[in-house]
Amino acid sequence: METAASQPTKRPVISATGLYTPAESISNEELVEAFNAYVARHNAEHADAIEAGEMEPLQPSSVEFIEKASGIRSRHVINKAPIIDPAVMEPRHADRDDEELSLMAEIGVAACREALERAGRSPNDVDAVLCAASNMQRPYPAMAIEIQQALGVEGFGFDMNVACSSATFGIQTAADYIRAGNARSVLVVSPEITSGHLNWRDRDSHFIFGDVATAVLVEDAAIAPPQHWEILGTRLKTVFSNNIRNNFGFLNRAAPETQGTADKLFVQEGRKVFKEVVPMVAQMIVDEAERLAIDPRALRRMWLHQANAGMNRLIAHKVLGHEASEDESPTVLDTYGNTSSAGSIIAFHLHSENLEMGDTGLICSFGAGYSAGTVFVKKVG
Ligand code: CO8
Repeated sequence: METAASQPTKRPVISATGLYTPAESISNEELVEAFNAYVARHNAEHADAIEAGEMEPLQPSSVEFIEKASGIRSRHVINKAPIIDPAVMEPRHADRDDEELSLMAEIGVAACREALERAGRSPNDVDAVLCAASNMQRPYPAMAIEIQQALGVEGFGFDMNVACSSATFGIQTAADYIRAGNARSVLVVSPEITSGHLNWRDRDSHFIFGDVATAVLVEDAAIAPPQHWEILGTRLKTVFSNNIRNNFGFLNRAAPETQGTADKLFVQEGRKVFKEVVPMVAQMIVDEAERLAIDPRALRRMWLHQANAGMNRLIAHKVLGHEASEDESPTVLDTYGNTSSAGSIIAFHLHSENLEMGDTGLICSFGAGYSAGTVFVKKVG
């Protein structure tokens, strides 16, 4: 008789990842031109009130500021034209019939298909789909279940939201299912349509985000493709903070006279976030490395959350003990912008092929909540 002790240990690994990148992108120059046209228009419309001192004029944005403050040069979006139309400045998507695949599911499915293809896996092999992202397109039915159905996956799916840390929280959840024997193959999909909850009229943040979708296939090592990434350990942390917040929701819809109120979109105290999150995350990485008996200074690569180039430089320096090279801590923020939970997964997807077998690296996310997640991995094959 097989006892619990004699059962083979289930070891979760990352079998493959997938990425969907929208075809359209907006450069800083295009973004600032549209923003400044909106500012000029707004100030002209309110010239009398501004002249009378009843209203402050809006200030223009600048390409130089954006690049220097954030490291972002461009961002992909699903629907560019209305965002850079100074009279609209928000994404507009045609309504879809309930029988059609919804937009968020569509881009999630594209990322999942690539992950499955790269793993040589069929949807029949997958047991669960976790849709882990900052905002869901609707409360229910869960986006994950729609993605599951579109892919043709049996089993179960559900949504989870831990803002920018959603993907790493999803990876740990999937890994735990595998360890517990509740699933052998789990897709963690992060479709991030950030353009829908960014205030494109807000000078302080209009440049930050971009749209994308990623997928991570987490599996039991026993069924994984020969080359994969062993998950050495995961660690999650949350500490409540109002410094990054979005009040959109069914209980606090804006009253008609305040429709479009800015706090129903992304708002943040960017400086405070920077100062508070950097030490928290750096310490968390070092502590977790110690727990796993990994020398953080010997990490071959860090695939960090992509929110701000300066933030990543500081975190990587604190962990590695020296200024990180692009090879040690790759950037995708310059062309993708901040893609919330997808950022560290894009970096991993695009910059992990050239590592050697046995190399150890770290996928790390941090963001609203506050929330942070670490996934230490080793290339095996
Ligand atoms: N153009 C020109 N000047 C500007 C602009 C602009 N666009 N914006 C601000 N300025 C000016 C300000 O007026 C200010 O001027 P002064 O000094 O005269 O007052 C000066 O520039 C400096 O402004 P800031 O202090 O705001 O600028 P910072 O240097 O702090 O940079 C950043 C701002 C880039 C926002 C920076 O603080 C940062 O990146 N912080 C970290 C943010 C972060 O990591 N946030 C995490 C968000 S991700 C997350 O978890 C949310 C998930 C939900 C997804 C939502 C999708 C929409």
